Amino acid sequence: GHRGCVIWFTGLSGSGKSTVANTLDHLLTGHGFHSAVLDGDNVRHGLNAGPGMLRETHGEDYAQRFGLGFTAIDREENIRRIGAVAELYCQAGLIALTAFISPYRIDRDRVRATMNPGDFIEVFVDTPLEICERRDPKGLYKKARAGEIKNFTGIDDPYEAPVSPELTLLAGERSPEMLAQEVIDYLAASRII
Ligand code: GGZ
Repeated sequence: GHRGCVIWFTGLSGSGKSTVANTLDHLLTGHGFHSAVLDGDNVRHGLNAGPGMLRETHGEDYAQRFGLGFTAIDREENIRRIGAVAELYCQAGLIALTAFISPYRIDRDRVRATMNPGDFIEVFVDTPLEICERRDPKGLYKKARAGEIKNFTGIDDPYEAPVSPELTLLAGERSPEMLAQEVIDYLAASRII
């Protein structure tokens, strides 16, 4: 068995957060544990849909009011809601894996503060900007450098690295499988699994 917890991955776009979270999810499932991934692909298209998506279905006023973009306050609200959902997953006994840039330390610390000590495991996916930018899987860094996207994390928007994360993954240097195994080892050592 295992107890519920939140494994909170934080790092730049292209750092490998989603890849490691999904690899870990598969490993945990293979061991018979119950885990679930929250990442941009499901949350920013669903629960926290952006103005662009809401405009189509709900109209302009609604999109302006409720669509979450990438300003500091929108990121804050994005993280607050994700934290609340992850906490519910944790209370339901799941190992919740969240993969969001979550660039502001205060926003991550607020989520941590709502949870029981030991249930919030902050994992810094520490991939240098240079490597993330070289990977550029969606071409977003290129667009940000060209000024076509504003407020892009690491380019013209801040990323505040964790000061004392439970775990730091050197994700520029190791395979997703090795990194996921590092998290498993941490969970076992902390008696979560
Ligand atoms: C950062 C952005 C931006 C800006 C769009 N800044 O590589 P991706 O595409 O798939 O991951 C990024 C994702 C970031 O969403 P999060 O919900 O993780 O961000 S936060 O935690 O800060 O709320 C990137 C894409 O959305 N994207 N515009 N301006 N990333």
